[in-house]
Amino acid sequence: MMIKGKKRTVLWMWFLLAAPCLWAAGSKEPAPKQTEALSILVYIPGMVAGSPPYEMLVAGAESFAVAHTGVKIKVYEAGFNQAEWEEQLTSMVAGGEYSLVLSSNPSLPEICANVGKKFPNQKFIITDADFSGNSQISTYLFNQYEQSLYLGYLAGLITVSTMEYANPDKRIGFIAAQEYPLLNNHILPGFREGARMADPDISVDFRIIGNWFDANKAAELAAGMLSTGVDVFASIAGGAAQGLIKTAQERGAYLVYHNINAYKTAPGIIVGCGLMQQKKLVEEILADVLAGKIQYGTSKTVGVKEGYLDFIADDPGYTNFVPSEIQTKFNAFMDDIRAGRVSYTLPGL
Ligand code: RBF
Repeated sequence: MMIKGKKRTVLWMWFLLAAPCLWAAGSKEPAPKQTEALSILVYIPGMVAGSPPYEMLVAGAESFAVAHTGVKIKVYEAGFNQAEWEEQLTSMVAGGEYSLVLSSNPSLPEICANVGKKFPNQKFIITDADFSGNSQISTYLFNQYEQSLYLGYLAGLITVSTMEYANPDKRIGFIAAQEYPLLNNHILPGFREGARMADPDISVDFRIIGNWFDANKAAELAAGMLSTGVDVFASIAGGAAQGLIKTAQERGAYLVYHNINAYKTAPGIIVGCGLMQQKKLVEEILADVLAGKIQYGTSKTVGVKEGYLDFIADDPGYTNFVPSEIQTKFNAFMDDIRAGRVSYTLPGL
């Protein structure tokens, strides 16, 4: 029997709509077994773009996953509402699909400790943090006092120099996104101490943005600080640092930059960059995870001597724009830092 006209069209439509469902139902298989050697949740407390520690964390995890079969990663950006982080992490690990949560942030261990109470088999590794005594958590702390010390020293040499944008005021600036123990106890004091090693009369103007994304607020703060005689800045501000860079470019001021090679962002303005080897650290940590060599419950501090922090002295952004007598002084200081000849007391957190 032939089916014609409208009726045939309706039948065809029914077939087209229903077929995929019938096929899917027929081919339904049990959910794939978790066969990966390692399934990692890379938990980003913020956004990746514009935040060097997070960019390097993701880069390290991705390169490790590419180089090792059986390693799967999922990157989750938790956004800037810190009040939501614990709940978000809880729901991410509730399914038990991740053998490891990997993150980087000094405030994360406490959140992980709370989440871990509900999921006693869940393991957490957090860099840029210091937390010990919890058998589910392992942390690695970058010695940011040290990086701030040498960046502060360079900022100090520049503010008392005759460089184009340097003024006679012995005043440098530090803009932070928010206050937290690592910032208040290591980063800012290290910066101040380093500047004073260049000249004891240097003062540091410290301002807070209030979040990690408001570039306009950072620009406003920078403009105010410039008016009070600040001529060299440092910042720990994630994406908001773009506002400071813009103001420094427009008005003429220098920046020293933590953690990454940012010279190309503003040549002649960003004149000194530290380097945090977060990517390398993450790759090594993950190799230890695969080898079963992680010691949970412990915290390890890594700095220049261990090869996880340094200064980028071979970039034209430094060699072409910083006068040679400052380079000579600063490079000698870095050699002393590397050799452990600069004595300082690492404050508690
Ligand atoms: N650093 C960033 O680069 N971007 C961020 O969004 C960011 N958010 C943070 C949120 C909190 C609550 C804390 C304590 C730190 C945050 N950091 C962020 C700082 C980062 O972990 C690190 O300490 C600094 O970048 C210095 O290396």
